Amino acid sequence: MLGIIRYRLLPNTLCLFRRFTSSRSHTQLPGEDSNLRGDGAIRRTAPYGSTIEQTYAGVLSFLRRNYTRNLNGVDVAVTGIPLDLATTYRPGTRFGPRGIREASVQLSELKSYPGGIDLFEDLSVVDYGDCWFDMSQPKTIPAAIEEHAQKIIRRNAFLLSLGGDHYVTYPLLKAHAAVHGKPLSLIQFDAHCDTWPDRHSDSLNHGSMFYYAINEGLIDPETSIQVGIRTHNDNFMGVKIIEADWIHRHKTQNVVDEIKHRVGNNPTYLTFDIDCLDPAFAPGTGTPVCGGLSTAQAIAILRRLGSINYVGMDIVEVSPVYDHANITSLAAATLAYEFLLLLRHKKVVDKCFPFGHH
Ligand SMILES: [Mn+2]
Repeated sequence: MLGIIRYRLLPNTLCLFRRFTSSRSHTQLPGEDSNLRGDGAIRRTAPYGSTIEQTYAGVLSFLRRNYTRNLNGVDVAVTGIPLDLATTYRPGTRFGPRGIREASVQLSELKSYPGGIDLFEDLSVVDYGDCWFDMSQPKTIPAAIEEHAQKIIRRNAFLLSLGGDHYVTYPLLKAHAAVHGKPLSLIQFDAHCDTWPDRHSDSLNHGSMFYYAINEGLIDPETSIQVGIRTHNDNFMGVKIIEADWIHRHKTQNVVDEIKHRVGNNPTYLTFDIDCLDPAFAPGTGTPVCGGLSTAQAIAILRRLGSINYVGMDIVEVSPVYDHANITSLAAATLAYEFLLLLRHKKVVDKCFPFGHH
């Protein structure tokens, strides 16, 4: 009994003492509240806040967010689209969502750098889990992805999708256009334009999604831009191209200005193909092309694109089977994290979160 009293009183007494001695020292240190220790993905009761995790252990979710399909009060739902049936060269992007989740745990450990922002104090983010589709019935996959995405978007959650090969962006664009109207503007970070002509609109082809998306009016080429391109196409279909080489010869701000000027205030979908990065920074991808952006360049550009009127975002083409030391998965997780910081800024500072219940 005495022991219990002592244990209960002592921390309070100490706390009081500390309050008088220093204004900061009574702040709870990480891990002191046992309710917040470990497996936040399944133990945390709200989509806000963070838990203290052993970075190397525990239940995986993207950034340790609640693994749930409950979207009440949720700002952002993250979902995986584990597809690699549309790749033309190296497969393995079916493991992309899992790889990005694993790499993301490091980023949930500390407040943001720079800025020291606790992202999840203000932005409610959940991991919705992966899109389910029947791999043995390829023709049913596009509709399954579109339906999965629509279900989330119609609940007014901002959808951040983790690919999967780049084909997934086509049904994702359809889902976003169905809710937000068409055409959308597209910002595409990529080594490839993916507007190569194709004869069959139901092809599972990760090089022709935007050929179809433009022809079907899902995206407006006149207000769309592709960044980091370094492969040839006879016809870019009117989309503005910023080649990787141009980026290397100009300043970050020049790239940012070009992108912002092109898309203006139009509803914009951001798709980030990790092969926009040079193979040195993203070896784990299906169709690597030399001469690309560094991870640092991509982060610097993305951080300055906060003012854009986003309706959705994806990050695709991470193939952990070709990765080394999680370089590529970590780059993808970091870029997604940086994008969430932009959304948090919209909500808290600009008070103009894209849509929803706020
Ligand atoms: Mn690409």
